[in-house]
Amino acid sequence: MKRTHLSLAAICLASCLAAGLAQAQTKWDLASAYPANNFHTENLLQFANDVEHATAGKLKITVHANASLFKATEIKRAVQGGQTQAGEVIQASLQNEWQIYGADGLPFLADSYDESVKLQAVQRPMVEKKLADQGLVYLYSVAWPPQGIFTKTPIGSVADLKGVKWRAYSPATARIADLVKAQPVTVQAAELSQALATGVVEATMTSGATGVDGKLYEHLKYYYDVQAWLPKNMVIANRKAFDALDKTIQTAVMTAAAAAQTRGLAASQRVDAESKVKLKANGMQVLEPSAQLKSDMKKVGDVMLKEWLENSGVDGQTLLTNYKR
Ligand code: PCA
Repeated sequence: MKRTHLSLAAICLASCLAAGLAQAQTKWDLASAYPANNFHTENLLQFANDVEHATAGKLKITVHANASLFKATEIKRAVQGGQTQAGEVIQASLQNEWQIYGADGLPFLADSYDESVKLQAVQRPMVEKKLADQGLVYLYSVAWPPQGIFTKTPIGSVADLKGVKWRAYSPATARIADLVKAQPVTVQAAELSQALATGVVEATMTSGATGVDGKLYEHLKYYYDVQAWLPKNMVIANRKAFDALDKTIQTAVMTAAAAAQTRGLAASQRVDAESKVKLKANGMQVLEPSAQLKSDMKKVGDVMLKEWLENSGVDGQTLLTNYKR
């Protein structure tokens, strides 16, 4: 009898210790919407790894790629609601919620890496504040490579896009479809190949990186390197989950985040060049847009900037003034 009590006590001691150890390690899930071998995802994995090392395993972040935890359009809400502690979201997809989120998704406002960095400098503090009001913490962001047009048949002007089933990933990419008289259909990157295979989609505007990820060359033959904008993915955390971390761990997260932002930008530029080579190697024609197509797209951009300024009010005016300064 005595012995039983003793061993029960021993078991309790062991399991209580184990529970204590388990408590010492915090586990976060991080939901992302892009494939495991995409440069954003690889960067996220490196970020998670850096955090784990810097905190001696006290914070373990598991990255769930390819919209396996939540769909692209659900991730922000899931982080806000605490269903996942962190997530990666493309800012442009949130434009209808708040116009400033969509600034980097507007055609030709910031259409080079240099301009994208410049825009980021004025957009980030605004976005950070908004996120804080929404119970979120901004960790870092990384731009996608410049966006071009993938089509089945050659195009010389936007008139050639009339009636085409046009895949969108944001309000702005859907608005482009309206303006060029194409038919917008919103499809997340993780489902793009399938949408092309089933004929739901015949064209899209995205990066060469996503073109390679989704093997778009299996269904589309032309890529017009318009370089119209560089939308950013932001990585965010639930404020309560972040505040619950020890100060030293919070600092480790922010340090790793800053490193991820720098590393991600370099990766984006590298992938921009590499993906065009890969598209060509797989039989796609990678082309400069004609002068007509370029000027048509610029007009589309002008209309959209005007609409954005109308919809974004004082916030938009402030952002634009600071950006142009
Ligand atoms: N790829 C993502 C967003 C922008 C990009 O280059 C996509 O097509 O969904």
